[in-house]
Amino acid sequence: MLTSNRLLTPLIALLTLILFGRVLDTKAFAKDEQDRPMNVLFIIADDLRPELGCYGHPLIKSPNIDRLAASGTVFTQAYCNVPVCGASRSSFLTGLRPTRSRFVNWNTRMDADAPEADTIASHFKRSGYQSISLGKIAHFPDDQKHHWTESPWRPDYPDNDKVQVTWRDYQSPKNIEISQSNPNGAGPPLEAGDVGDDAYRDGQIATKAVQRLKELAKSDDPFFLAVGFLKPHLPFNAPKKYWDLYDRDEIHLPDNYRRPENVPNVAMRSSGELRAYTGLPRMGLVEDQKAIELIHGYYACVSYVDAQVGRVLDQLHQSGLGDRTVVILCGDHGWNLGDHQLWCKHCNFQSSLRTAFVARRPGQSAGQTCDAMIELVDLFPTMCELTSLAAPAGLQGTSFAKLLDGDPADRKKHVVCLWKSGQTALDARYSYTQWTNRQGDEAARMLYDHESDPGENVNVAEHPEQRDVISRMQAILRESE
Ligand SMILES: [Ca+2]
Repeated sequence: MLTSNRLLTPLIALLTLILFGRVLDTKAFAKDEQDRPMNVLFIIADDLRPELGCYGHPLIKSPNIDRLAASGTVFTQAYCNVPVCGASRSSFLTGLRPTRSRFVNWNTRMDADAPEADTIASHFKRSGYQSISLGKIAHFPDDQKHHWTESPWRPDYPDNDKVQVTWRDYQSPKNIEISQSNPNGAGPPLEAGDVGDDAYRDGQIATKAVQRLKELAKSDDPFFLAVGFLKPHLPFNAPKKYWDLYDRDEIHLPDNYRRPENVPNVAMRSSGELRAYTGLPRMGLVEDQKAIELIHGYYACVSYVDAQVGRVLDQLHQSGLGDRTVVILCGDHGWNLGDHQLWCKHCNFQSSLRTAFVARRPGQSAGQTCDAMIELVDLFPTMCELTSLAAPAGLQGTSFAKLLDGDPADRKKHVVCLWKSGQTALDARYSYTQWTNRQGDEAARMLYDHESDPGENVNVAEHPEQRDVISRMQAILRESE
């Protein structure tokens, strides 16, 4: 007995030590997990309007983005700061607002307009993150490419010439021929390809993102993974199966398919981008059936992008990364889909300025809808707060991270947007735009009361009772300069 006790005591002690050690190890592991930096998956879809299932659209099928929304927050009042691709992306990537001379047009480059500025990419890279760009993030993939930890990837980059020639991505031999015979490279404005998802670029981008997520899951480094889809930007090319999700007889022209009352002519300049495609009038109205066909094409492209988003989100979770990855999905601006008889972006109506925006931080309350105003220039500081990184000095947006927790502390009273010589201030009720000439004199203005006129159909800027509202909105614009 004594002998066995002598043997058992050290054995029990040893077992206790091992078990206790394992508990300690487990606790240490759990603490490490808790302390691990938060990743960011940033998904952007080119020209994505805030019209999806999760925004209550009656026709658009977007089950995957809706799934993200159901576990996160849908922002109903998210605005770009400048409604065109290159300028908008340069603005939010640097966290700087557009001015009359900075971030002006589609072909804006950060390395030309703000060469010294940090970007979200460089800030996360410097903070120990793998900072990765797949698809269309900056308008030009070689713009500040050293800000990323690896050269930005696109299906046909780094062959830049090829990017310029082939980004329209037709699959039909006939459309390729038309496109190649046109000096500007544009063919028809839409195509229903009898092809699989990966025939078009967005499928290839999703495949690449899935592959990179598998690799990132094996790495100890945190990541900022930016995945940029090309659709629903023109031309509306998507696999036929996404067109088949819609019955064209159910698609109608928008309720405000008309010129707003009292609208200044300068407000109505848009649509040129669409008219560059074949089969469209150089001037005047697009014929009704063609307009409905275009809307059908836009919806098909939204559903195509949504399916690719689903592939990426599924992989995030299959890789076990969902619990430590913030997901943000948005467009770079809105798009006139016949609103005001306009097409494309390039104007100061909210149809062009407002964009889709859905975000999820691990652990947040699911299924939130937030009507607080946010701006894309806020993305940079918001991503910093969500990942507990200090934001660099000089950013011109503010973090709205607390809105994801339902905390109203980060609510803004107004946002400010700029398109060429037209400045727009929006608050919770009004949208006011004024255009000024080179001397700084006011040349035209429009004011919409969203409470009585959410479609922006009656310009009330010259109504005497709006004088105080206009003074207040003008003060917002002055302060923003
Ligand atoms: Ca765009």
